[in-house]
Amino acid sequence: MELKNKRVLVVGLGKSGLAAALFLRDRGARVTVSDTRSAAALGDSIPALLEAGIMVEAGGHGLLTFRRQDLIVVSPGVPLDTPEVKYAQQLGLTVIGELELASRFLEGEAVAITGSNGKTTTTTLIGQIFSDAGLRTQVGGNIGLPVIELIAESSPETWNVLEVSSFQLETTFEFRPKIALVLNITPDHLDRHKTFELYQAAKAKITANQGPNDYLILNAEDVAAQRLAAKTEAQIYWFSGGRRIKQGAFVHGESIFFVAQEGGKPEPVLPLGEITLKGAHNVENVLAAVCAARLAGVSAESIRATVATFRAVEHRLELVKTVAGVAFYNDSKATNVDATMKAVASFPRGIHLILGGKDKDSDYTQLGPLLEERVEAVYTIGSAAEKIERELAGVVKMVSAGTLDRAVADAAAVAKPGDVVLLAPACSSFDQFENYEHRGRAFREAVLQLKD
Ligand code: UMA
Repeated sequence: MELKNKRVLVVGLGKSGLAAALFLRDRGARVTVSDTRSAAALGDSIPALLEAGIMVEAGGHGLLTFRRQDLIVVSPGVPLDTPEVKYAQQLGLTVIGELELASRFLEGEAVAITGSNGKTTTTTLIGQIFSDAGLRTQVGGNIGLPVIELIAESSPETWNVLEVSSFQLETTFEFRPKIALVLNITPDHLDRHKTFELYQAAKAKITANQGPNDYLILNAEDVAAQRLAAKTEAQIYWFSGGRRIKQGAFVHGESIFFVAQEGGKPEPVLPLGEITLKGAHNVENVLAAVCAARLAGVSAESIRATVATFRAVEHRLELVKTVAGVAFYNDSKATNVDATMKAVASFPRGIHLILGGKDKDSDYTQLGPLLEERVEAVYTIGSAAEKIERELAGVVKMVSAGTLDRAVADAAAVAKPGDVVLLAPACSSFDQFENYEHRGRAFREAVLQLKD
């Protein structure tokens, strides 16, 4: 891809946009960035951009800015139905995302991990297994480090382990990971993708360019992930926590096994008892990581050693502290209904559940049966509180807490020793917090202030 003297517009000046703009400028492009936030809100980044010779449009997207461009690079958070982006597409301009741009320049092989839930844990685990095994490894993507920032250090020997979201995949065209993983596909981000079908179509792009020498790792127990088997040219490896698999990884008895090819002998990889992460969903994440690692040539012994020392990633069902016999778990990353169900399913009973935040057109009634079985009370917070209370009325005791601090205090006041206070809110955080990390940190601080 030739960038020298090309006019390129970067839409959105968050982490991805900033990295993309600086990279494009370094490669000799004539770069403009456009953001809906005001110049004051964009703050510190503007002087650095102007210094680098990058033009900045702040406080809204101007139609004219989108006209005379050779290339438009959109940030993941910018919907493709944004009027100015649609206008550019109608003019026939090329519109790609940051992941697509990065993948054209990234050296080495890519392992791409997508799914509605479990992406970050699995990405981190695969990165750790690869690097412990001595492979040259970099980790990035939706996990927080734009893929563009991995380019500089990449070489033909590098394994680039990438967490990829539906937002990022939607704007890919040539992206071809050597190893692609689809952990699960359950409804999420319907406010952005509009229908579950369109969300699945975005996820399916992870394998769109894979060929017979590439690998697609799929969850055998997930209906939407299974459908991708008919849409790929890659070699398929399955994983299952419930049944024997002909090619891939599975649980048998109390251990994880891997079968390298159909008809082959199952190879023992690790005992389930050595997995320190909580919940059945994390066994699935380990199974997926086992497939990826064996396909990259990492030995079973090496995988076992890393899994045994791997701890929960921050904000993913992370034990913050036990206060007066009550365990406080931070699962701020449970930003959809399915993730909340997985978190609740990780504890047998006595759960005080904090739900709410910004709604994403989710259906909370799905939580009903599980909540009835295991949850003592729900504490609602944020703008989705009223909808959650309406949809779960009569199922469990409901406390309108409003804020996270209040929810933690209310739950701590009534929880008995042996109970669990769980932040697994089923919503995004943007109504009250900067992002889910900010929300998780606020939960941690509120818990640490409780008297033992
Ligand atoms: N903006 C516009 N116009 C719009 C929409 C947004 O100008 O129409 C501007 C905003 O004003 C803001 C900027 O775009 O200044 C934000 O861009 P962004 O939302 O793409 O955020 P980044 O900081 O670039 O972060 C993105 C990912 N964000 C999203 O997908 C929403 C991060 O994933 C990712 O870590 C980062 O790139 C690095 O790759 C976060 C996320 O919430 C964690 N992901 C979703 C999830 O996991 O559920 C998909």
